[in-house]
Amino acid sequence: MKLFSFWRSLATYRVRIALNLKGLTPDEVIDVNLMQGQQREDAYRNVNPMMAIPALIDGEGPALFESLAIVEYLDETHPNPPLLPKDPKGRARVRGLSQIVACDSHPLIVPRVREYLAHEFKVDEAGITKWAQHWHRAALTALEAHLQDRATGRYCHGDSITMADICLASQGAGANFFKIDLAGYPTVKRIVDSCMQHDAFARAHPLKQPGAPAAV
Ligand SMILES: N[C@@H](CCC(=O)N[C@@H](CS)C(=O)NCC(=O)O)C(=O)O
Repeated sequence: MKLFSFWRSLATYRVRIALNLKGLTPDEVIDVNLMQGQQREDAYRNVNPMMAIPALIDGEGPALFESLAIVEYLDETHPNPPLLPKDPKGRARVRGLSQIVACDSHPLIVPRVREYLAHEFKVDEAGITKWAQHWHRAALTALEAHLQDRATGRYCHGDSITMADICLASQGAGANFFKIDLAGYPTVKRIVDSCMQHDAFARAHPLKQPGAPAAV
């Protein structure tokens, strides 16, 4: 298995957690330095034309792309421990919570969007931080409301870890990058804290990856 990764990438964090939960270690981790724009170089564009990480090549390939698709692939190929509930309504809830993070919030704050705001619309650094914090808070507010449901337990859906917890942990790490205090979202914070006690989440954290600074 080859994982295309970068320490700061929240989407790759999701895949690293899933790999750890499944007891899988990639044979090779290929660094795609997002701060140097390596995601746009031909070498990586040929792997993922969207020019975004993660991508995962399992065996002969093809390259898999999009973190949620990769997490579900890992869950299907390595069913234990399961990352989705057995019942259709539970699966829909877990996928819905996951998509609030991975589809509604995270895409708005990725480098290509921040860079476009800066270069095309001349938004300064303070403006970009305000933008990122706005979309983070919108997702955190929605997640906090959803997590009041009685289906929530120690984790987002009951007492077992699911894909929603993987996504919530990435939202928590992103909140830290963009200086948002999770105290205002107590259920989110409680679950992120529970996740971070788990070795699979802690080891996968962006700040634990090669090349990461001690803090952001
Ligand atoms: N929806 C994608 C998002 C992938 C994505 O945007 N990844 C970021 C890093 S977390 C990236 O590579 N960005 C490159 C860029 O924005 O130029 C997923 O969940 O995999």
